[in-house]
Amino acid sequence: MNNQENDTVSREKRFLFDLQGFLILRNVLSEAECTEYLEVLQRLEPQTYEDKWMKSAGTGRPTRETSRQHQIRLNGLPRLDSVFDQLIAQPKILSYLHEFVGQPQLINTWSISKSCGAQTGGWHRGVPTTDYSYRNDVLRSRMLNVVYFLTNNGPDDGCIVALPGGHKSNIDLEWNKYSGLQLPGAVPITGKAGDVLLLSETVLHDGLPKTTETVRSNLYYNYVHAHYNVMTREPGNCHHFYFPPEIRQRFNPKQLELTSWMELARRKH
Ligand SMILES: O=C(O)CCC(=O)C(=O)O
Repeated sequence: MNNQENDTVSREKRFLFDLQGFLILRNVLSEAECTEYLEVLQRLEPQTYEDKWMKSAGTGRPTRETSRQHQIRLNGLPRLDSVFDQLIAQPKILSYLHEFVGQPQLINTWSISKSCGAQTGGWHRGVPTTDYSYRNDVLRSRMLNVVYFLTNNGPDDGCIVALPGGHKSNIDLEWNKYSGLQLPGAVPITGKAGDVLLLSETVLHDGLPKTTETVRSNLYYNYVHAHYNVMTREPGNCHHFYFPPEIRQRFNPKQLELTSWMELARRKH
């Protein structure tokens, strides 16, 4: 990491990220960029995907997931369209990736579009609280989700709900006894189209029910520290994590750097 990348994250932002376990950045994407991604999603979401790889893997999440009512999730975005390459090393996000993860590597990408009637999914965290640390003035979240809001995420739009400070919580409850805002301390993470949520995956989170008529679409780019073993996390889903050389050949140097673990993966996915 060079000093410039480090310097761009203010002390106030570091304070807030450390306090809450997440940070919201406003107006990262322009209206035109949001429209461009939304148009691609609208083309991709109704399609069917063969997912031949699932037959050999014997398990895994399909490219298009519709198991939750009124919700479409697409996995492995750059495999689906090259428009998604540009968010791998989004210039306004880079300094945060280095500041909060250390040596960031992209592990997973997906989209979620929700329509009226979508319900909560269940409280969860991607990694345990021990994967967040603050030592010698260095913050480290071993997994960081960068969530791009392509449409408004109002409180009734099925926005994300999170437990501020949940990355440092010591006492577990039976999380799934609580739906959404019933969990003590939970807050809705609201924002406008173009805003970005940087969420430590050590923070408990979920999505709220959607009661409004418009579709809510977000993109999720999830990063881990380079020491994290990407391939053992969910062996059945390496297909979505890993991009083959014919995809990576489109990438610029920074996108290549943030996906360099893929050069070391021995299996074809
Ligand atoms: O956007 C949402 O509704 C929740 C997403 C979420 O929790 C996840 O993808 O892990």
